[in-house]
Amino acid sequence: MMPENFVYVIGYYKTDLHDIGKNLVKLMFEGKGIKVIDLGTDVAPQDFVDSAIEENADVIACSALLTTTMPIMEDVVKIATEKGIRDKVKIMIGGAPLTQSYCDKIGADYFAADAATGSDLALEACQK
Ligand code: B12
Repeated sequence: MMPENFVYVIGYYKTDLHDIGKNLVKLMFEGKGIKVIDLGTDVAPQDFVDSAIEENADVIACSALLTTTMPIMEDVVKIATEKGIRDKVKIMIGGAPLTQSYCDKIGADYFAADAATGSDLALEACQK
């Protein structure tokens, strides 16, 4: 699949208003030719999944900067599974409190500590 067909839905979790990191991630992804649907901040888990269905997205990218908003990420994985799109959509997580072990724990597909690594992983996913 070519990068220009690859759609990311990105946003920050509900009640999380930090958006500087997300904006950098968005810029890096767009720089690689990836279309990004930016849901902004304060996004409910259901909205990530609804938007991914609506936009026929290949990846949902979730960001959290607060330890209080981070656990909500698991809900996106659960809702994507319930809606039957889990085999079609990859889920990427990032943000200062996140780790690879947390990614593994909640059953997400990718974790990246920074925007550059995230965009490299995005390209890797495009080529799969
Ligand atoms: C700037 C900032 C703010 C600004 C946000 C402005 C804005 N428009 O974003 C303001 C002042 C509004 C703010 C408010 C608050 N903040 Co604040 N904030 C910060 C600060 C200083 C920097 C965050 C930042 O922008 N970093 C720069 C960007 C570029 O880095 P980044 O976000 O980490 O993103 C990079 C990576 O993480 C990664 N990444 C991020 N997302 C994603 C997603 C994907 C998919 C991928 C692949 C990668 C990725 O790529 C990015 C670029 O490389 C941090 C401290 C810190 N050192 O992180 C505290 C910090 C995050 N804030 C904190 C807190 C507590 C708050 C408040 C609760 C404070 C208060 N009592 O009101 C509020 C909460 C507001 C809310 N409801 O969200 C705490 C969180 C602690 C915790 N354990 O949860 C921190 C860690 C400060 C601290 N040490 O206490 N904050």
